[in-house]
Amino acid sequence: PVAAAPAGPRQVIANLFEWNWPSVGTECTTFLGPRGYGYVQVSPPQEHVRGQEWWVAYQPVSYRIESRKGTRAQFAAMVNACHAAGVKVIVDAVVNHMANEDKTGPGWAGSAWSHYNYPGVYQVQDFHHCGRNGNDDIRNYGDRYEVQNCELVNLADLDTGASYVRGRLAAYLNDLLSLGVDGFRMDASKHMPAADIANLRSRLSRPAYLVQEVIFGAGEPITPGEYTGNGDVHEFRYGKDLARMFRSERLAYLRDFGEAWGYLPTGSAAVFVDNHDTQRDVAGVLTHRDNGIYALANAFMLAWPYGSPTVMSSYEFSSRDQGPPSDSAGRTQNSTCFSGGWRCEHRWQVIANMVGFRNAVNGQPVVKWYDNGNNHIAFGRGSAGYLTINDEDGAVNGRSYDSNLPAGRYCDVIHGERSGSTCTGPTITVDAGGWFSANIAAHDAVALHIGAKL
Ligand code: LM2
Ligand code: CA
Repeated sequence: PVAAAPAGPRQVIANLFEWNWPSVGTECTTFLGPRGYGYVQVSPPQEHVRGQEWWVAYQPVSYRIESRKGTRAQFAAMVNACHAAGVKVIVDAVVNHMANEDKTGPGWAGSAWSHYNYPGVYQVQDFHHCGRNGNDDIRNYGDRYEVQNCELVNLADLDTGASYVRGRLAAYLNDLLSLGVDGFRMDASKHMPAADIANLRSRLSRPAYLVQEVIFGAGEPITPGEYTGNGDVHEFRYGKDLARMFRSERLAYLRDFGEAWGYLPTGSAAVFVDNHDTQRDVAGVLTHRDNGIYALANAFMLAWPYGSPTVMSSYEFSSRDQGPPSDSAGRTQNSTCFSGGWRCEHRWQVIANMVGFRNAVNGQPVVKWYDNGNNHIAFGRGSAGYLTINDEDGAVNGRSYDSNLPAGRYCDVIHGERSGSTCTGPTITVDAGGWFSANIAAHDAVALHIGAKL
């Protein structure tokens, strides 16, 4: 099968990190579909170890679709609800490893497990035993063999070169496909040879979108580019560099952001401002905690035609390992946006409206780039959309912008919602030559597109 890459006008992914299945389904129906998101990415659905930390999901103990996020029936209902709303479903697939090999079960749904032993699934011979560093753990990312055959933080590393393991993993992925899933985020892809992922892909019962998690590391022998033959690959440099431009360099430098920065080819790149790991572990990355500047960074990402964007949706945490709000039985609570810690960045006005912008400008080139040499930038997308960001510390007043848009009245979607021929925010008039004038406050923006023409 071939990968069905995100294509067509609705390509934005919302990553509803750690949301339970009923909440994901409701969000597809009431928000993601209506607002133009094309995909929802969900956290790992398989049975996992017990515990309150978010990362228990990354320690599989069986492939039963039974987790603190919900049952198999709830998962299936979620997929159906999302499809009915026109939203495809991407599952975070943990296939490089099983649970920490030192611990023992039972797992969340009661499955027994112990040291390299997952009854009915895997036995000791199905795992790599790399023979390095005394405890088989990965230490040296400069060594390809070690990164792919030793253990990532002591997680029992599957022998993904063995046909039994490949068959078992494919059975899990095909089970998810049978429930209607559309694609997979391949967790820890760097820790599996690209050929092993290619083999898994060849065993899929039908085409699926693949996005591989391969974190770029300067000087490392395993590169993101090795994986593009299998599908998309996360471009981790994107979010780090974008944060640096906003925090300490200049937005003007973004005029050639993308391949010219040494990144993956745009058609293979999956990008984000932050993800669940970088918002915890990478200093300087912009996150929901940065509020308005985070919204502006997402606005830039959604307007800029490099890669395939994912919008992160987070819960607040005061310590790195803290799990999502859960009930006394450990089940993840429903996501109640803007209360109980659920930040719901995907619903923020700026971000949600820029999803509509991206859909409206799909396929159009960047035109009419402007920058002031510092932190005020502007650009159009063909004659379908125009974004200007003023990230200076002072307002820019009375300036005119060459938008390339058809003449008319537009809703500024950074500050308002269009409803029919009215806008809840400022209305901007573009003249017959494509120009408009506006006052833009410090750390603010204006965005116009043909889908929000009044
Ligand atoms: C990933 N991509 O390659 C995920 O994006 C990342 O979130 C996962 O790490 C990792 N790979 C493994 O799937 C997370 C989390 C770790 C956590 C692991 C396993 O970032 O902190 O490790 O999941 O749950 C935890 C402990 C660690 C311990 C390990 C095994 O933090 O100290 O290692 O469990 O018990 C002894
Ligand atoms: Ca491995």
